[in-house]
Amino acid sequence: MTVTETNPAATDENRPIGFGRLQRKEDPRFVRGKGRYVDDIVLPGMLHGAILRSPVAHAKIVSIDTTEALAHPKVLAVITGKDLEGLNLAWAPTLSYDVQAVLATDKVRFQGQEVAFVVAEDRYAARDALELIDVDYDVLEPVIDVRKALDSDAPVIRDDLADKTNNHIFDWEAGDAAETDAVFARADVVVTEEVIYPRVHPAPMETCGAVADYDPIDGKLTLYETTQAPHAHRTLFALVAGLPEHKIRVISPDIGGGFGNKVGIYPGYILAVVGSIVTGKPVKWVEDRSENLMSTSFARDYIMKGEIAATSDGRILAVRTNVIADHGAFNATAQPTKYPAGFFHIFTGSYDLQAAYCKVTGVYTNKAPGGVAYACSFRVTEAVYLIERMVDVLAAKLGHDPAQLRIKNFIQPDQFPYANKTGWEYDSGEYEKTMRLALERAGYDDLRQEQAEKRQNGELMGIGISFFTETVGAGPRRHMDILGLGMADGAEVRVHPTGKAVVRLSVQTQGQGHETTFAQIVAEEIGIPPEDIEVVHGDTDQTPFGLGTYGSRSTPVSGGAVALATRKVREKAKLIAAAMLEVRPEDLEWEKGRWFVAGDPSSGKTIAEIAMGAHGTVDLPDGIDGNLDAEVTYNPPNLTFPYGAYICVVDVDPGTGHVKVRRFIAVDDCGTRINPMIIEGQVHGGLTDGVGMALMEFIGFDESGNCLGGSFMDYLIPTAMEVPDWETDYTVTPSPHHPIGAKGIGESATVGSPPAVVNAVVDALAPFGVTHLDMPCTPDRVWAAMQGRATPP
Ligand code: MCN
Ligand code: CUN
Repeated sequence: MTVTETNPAATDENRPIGFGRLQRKEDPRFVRGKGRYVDDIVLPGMLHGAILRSPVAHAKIVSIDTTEALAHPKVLAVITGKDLEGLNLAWAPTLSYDVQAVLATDKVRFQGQEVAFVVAEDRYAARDALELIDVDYDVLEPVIDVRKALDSDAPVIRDDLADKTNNHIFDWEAGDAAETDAVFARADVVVTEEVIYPRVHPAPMETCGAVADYDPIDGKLTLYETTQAPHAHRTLFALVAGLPEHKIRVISPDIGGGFGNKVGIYPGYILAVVGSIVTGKPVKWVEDRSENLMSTSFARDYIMKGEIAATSDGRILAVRTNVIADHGAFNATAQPTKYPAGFFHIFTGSYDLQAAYCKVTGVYTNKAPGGVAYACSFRVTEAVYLIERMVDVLAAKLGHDPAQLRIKNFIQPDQFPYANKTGWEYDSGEYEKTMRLALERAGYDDLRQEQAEKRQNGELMGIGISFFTETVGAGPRRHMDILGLGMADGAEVRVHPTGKAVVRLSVQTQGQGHETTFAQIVAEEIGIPPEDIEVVHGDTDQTPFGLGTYGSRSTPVSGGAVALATRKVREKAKLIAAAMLEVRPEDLEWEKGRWFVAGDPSSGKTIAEIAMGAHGTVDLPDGIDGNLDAEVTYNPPNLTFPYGAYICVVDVDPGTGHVKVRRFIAVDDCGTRINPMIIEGQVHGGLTDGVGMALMEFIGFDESGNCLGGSFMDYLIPTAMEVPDWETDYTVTPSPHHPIGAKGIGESATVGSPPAVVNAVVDALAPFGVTHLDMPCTPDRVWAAMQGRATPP
């Protein structure tokens, strides 16, 4: 990959944050293969669990015969839904106030649903024994086509819910319908398109798993889990299992990628716990790739009817959309309670509008549950794809250049903080500057000229633009909670007597480099080198409470907590330094790493000296008992709104419909940049996601509900072969409310890149009169579009 940075400040190695390219502290263990993942954990006497899954999408369970499996010499337990019913554990609460079957009792509701759990001496025996379980299914008609889920004659999937007579989950709206209708009625131009964001899957390298170790003597459960949110999981386990929180320790060791796949609580985690309680031994459960793809949290699955109203000279006035959201068999999405469609209502994008309205209808189908995953920023992915696709539809209709059309409609710098029409307050932005940098980096005018020349020869070249605004860092507690837990995060900083520090976080890294970047924040604030700061996370016994990592909230929320906790340490250090120097605190000034007497720089104390004083025998001022530490719970005043301008160049093979991504220019703005190298890595990963979703990734189903994306033979993800050398750059527009001005970056590229790729493909196909194509733009779909035929399923 080529790394291209045009900002000369990027080479300033002297600052711990902002410009340094500090290498990742975690990498020495990862590149040596010394990471410690859940599946690396081996406890004395540990047993292994395996899950029997439903082969069909919708069926009554007539009977389950476990006799033969139990007779297997290495099997210690076979657990069914009936057994769990006895423990009141057959159903568990989801993160969306629904319930989900841990093991099916009455019916199975999607292919791959959990039906029985075998605990055996080794993994092979557990798997072998699954085949000895005899389940008699009475197959029912499945609901697969989401458009038919609300038909009056559709089979009712959730007949377990009292009085449920249909497959409707929720209707949710944002914006002002009447105002929007009025603007639409007087607009010169209205464009409409049905835009589908298909079901995809985050597919992290490491699948989900757990090792549960229940100690019957002291009643303590230690649970090693692939989780992005250890504290939230602990509280949920406390509620489900009826154990007090201090008797539960959740440890989330190294995680091999989460991407939202490791936010929810899966039946497998609960079953490992039950298995350990039943057998009195530690139980490990780790799913395989097909189980991961078929049963754990999928992403997207939104059918969106998009509409834009504009003037004939290209002023966008209003947007409107109606969405059918396929939530699968259980409503198990993970998002702030008030927002059943996540933050989808940021679909107004980066544009200054007069009105907006969206309505989202959530429905049950016979598919795996989930919905909020895959670097989605709580459905901002869907929102950005919709608006950025629709702006291109409008540009095509008006015959305007898509870059100029966007620039014309941007929210202007002096309009920030900007209140959009669906209830968000964007914190800061200089959109045009970022867009122009991307155009310049791309050589946009030359590209358009090249395209025109190629079209003369029948060559298909496309240029696609996307300009996205994200909303990340959930969130203010008064607006945002998950199952009643407010979305604030704690941080704790301790400076040891010798001046080395430890910072304890409530969030958990899955590859984002927190061990490095959070040390950098402490280093910046207190002036000791990042190498001397240990980041502790992923263990509820060792870290303060907080809601965890997702929605790119670690930097916006936990990063704020760390900065403020470190500042508290600095202030405490000031009082101690004053005592040590026998001056008044007001007489001290701070420079990186030390307090000194104003006007007498030679007289001062470094943090290490102050730390020793604080732990030693220095006579401390009233109110300071000793030690150098501080704790903060940070409740952010608002979310942060990172953004970016992306330009994709594709070549389409006219003979086969194959799309090649030739170039991709990404200019991101995430405010203050803590670690440029890590940011770049986040962007590279997200862009790769975007190319994958736009061109090849797809979880489909046949009409019986068989999952057609259940292996990497069918669910295609891009490799280095399918992606170009990324061309990245950036602008810096700090968040005015974040303690260090940082906004999130972890999901920006995944959110922003799919529309750039699809817009490029549609642009390439413009000579055929194509104005829209649904993802993934596979060769057969592209080829069919060139023939003027409908998209193949
Ligand atoms: N960062 C920075 N400067 C900023 C913003 C962020 O240096 N202005 C750094 C952070 O300090 C952090 C990383 O970039 O090391 C990502 O930060 P942030 O945007 O706060 O996102 P989170 O740490 O909360 O990570 C979550 C986000 C999500 S929600 C998904 S999904 C996703 C993503 O991160 N999953 C990932 N990126 C991933 N990257 C890897 N390798 N693995 C995953 O599972
Ligand atoms: Cu939506 S995927 Mo990330 O927020 O864990």
